[in-house]
Amino acid sequence: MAHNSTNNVQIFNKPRVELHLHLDGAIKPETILYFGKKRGIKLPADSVEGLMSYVGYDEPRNLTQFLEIFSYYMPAIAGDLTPDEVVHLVNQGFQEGEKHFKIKARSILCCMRHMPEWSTEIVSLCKKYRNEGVVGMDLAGDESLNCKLNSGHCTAYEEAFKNGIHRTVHAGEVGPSTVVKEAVDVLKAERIGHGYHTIDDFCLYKRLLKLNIHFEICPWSSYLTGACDPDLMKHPAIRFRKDKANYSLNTDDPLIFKSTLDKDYCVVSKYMGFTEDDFMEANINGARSCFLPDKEKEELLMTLYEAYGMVQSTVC
Ligand code: FR0
Ligand code: ZN
Repeated sequence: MAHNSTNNVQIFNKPRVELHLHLDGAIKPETILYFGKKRGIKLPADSVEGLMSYVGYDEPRNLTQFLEIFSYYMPAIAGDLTPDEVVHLVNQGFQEGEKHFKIKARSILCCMRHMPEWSTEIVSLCKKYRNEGVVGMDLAGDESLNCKLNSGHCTAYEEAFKNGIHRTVHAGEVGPSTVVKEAVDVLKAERIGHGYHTIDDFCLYKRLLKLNIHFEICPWSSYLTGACDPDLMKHPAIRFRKDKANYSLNTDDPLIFKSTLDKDYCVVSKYMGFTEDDFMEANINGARSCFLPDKEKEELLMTLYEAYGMVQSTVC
């Protein structure tokens, strides 16, 4: 039977690697309602459907409308969650997947571009919790705010680099290729969140291919944020695939984009001609570029090779 012939059949029914998933963009609406009630914080609606009509969307919007969404539900979950509550929140997000696969998750702490004074604290937390699941740092937000040398972000990324804290940066999503260049050359990012506009600078693109920089592509997100041409058949992912770039496929904010990882796989299959082989390649690249310790990364790669029928027969 051809896969994906029904809505509840996965298009790529094999273990998958996802590298770019915001905790605050992946909470279940039920969990938001639970915390709103528990902490006495007012939400725009008191049912899942009602809340989703404020928080989820499926046609492109602008940044102002996007940021408005966070103001609806962040107060209910932000600020002073206890560790137990965070665990509750994470588990809710993973329940669906756990029916099928064992999930291995690590955290990346994300700073916002307009908060350079936070970066120092972010990198300190990465160091403090490096043995408790925190593997790296990220930077997100308004790409027009660049990271001048000696800015808080710069100093923090340098500190991360010196201490073996992994580094990824949202860049070239809606912003230009110069933001990607800065992320790699100044912040020493190993991975780029999105990076679609890298291809506008051929020289930079070629250099990043050589450097094997990883691109965390979020196809459905890029459609809904207007990061790329609304014609998905012109998406940069097509170029990345053709050039065998190092990229993965991710959801970004499944709560807001009303998606699962399957939606992103469907989009690239339907509009960009991605095949089963392309999916395997993207997942292996994701596993190679993940921030797990080396031994666990090897184990993850072996799991994928096995599930994808790529295991070399061992000599007895
Ligand atoms: N431009 C957009 C957009 N995001 C951006 C236009 C339309 C829709 C979305 N630029 C990047 C960003 S992300 C961001 C601010 C600017 C932000 N993300 C947050 S809080 C603020 N958290 C997430 N979980 N994504
Ligand atoms: Zn993101």
